[in-house]
Amino acid sequence: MHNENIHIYVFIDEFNPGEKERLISTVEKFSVPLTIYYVDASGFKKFPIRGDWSVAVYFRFLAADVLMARCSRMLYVDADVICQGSLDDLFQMDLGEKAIAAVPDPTYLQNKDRDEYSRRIGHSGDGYFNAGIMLLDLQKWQDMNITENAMKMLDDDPEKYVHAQDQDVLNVLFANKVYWLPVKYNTRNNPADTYPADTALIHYSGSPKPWKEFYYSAASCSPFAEVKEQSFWTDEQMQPPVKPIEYRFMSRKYARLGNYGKWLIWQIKYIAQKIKN
Ligand SMILES: [Mn+2]
Repeated sequence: MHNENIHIYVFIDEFNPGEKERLISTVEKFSVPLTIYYVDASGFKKFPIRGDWSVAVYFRFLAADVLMARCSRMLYVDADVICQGSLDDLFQMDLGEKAIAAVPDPTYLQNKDRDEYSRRIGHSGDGYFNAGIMLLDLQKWQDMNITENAMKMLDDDPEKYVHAQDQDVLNVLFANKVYWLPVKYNTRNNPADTYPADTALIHYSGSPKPWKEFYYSAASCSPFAEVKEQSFWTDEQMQPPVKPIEYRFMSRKYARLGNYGKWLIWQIKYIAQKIKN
């Protein structure tokens, strides 16, 4: 919607029925070229996965490897990111001697066991970045042999990188090679709904996601809703709660909205679900 001079590459193992057609219709509407790469995910199955994440967290390694033959830099973007403005400044940014540009990760920096964990994984850099959005110098990626080194680290000791696997490994490998970006290039959705006016990329990291019915914040959902409205997913319903924790999110959402009748109903449903399980 906001960037004309880009080429979108999607790395995916499989589409749900009809999703590919919706994607193609959407990029055609905005005249943006699209290339789809189908990934055989079986090779990644042996690597560790946190919680209900998927092996797709490792596709970013593959993306860099595949695209280095086609371009000199690539902006990796998670699938849970909304773009709100031009990325021209980012694409043209001079990274100097650095190999990657990214935004510090607030959850890692707040972790009280951070120093000990950093020591354990061998991370000694001048910060820890969020790997959901990364501007990559693909020549340096190749020179530093990142894909192979990352795979080897994960293969050698799958239990070691418990905080965020792929992200931990990239932080170890890129230590002191990171150009630190302003937060507007990876602004996390947050309960306080505080967004800098110039926010370019909103990252719906963590849980819940704005496509869930129980998403707690109407305000931080609106950028997502606006993009959805422009896409070919407008008829897609919000996903209803299924797990007990999600029932709890529903009650929390209604407490925030001041609807205590619905809050009570979802509290009762939550407790009933918990007892049942
Ligand atoms: Mn993400």
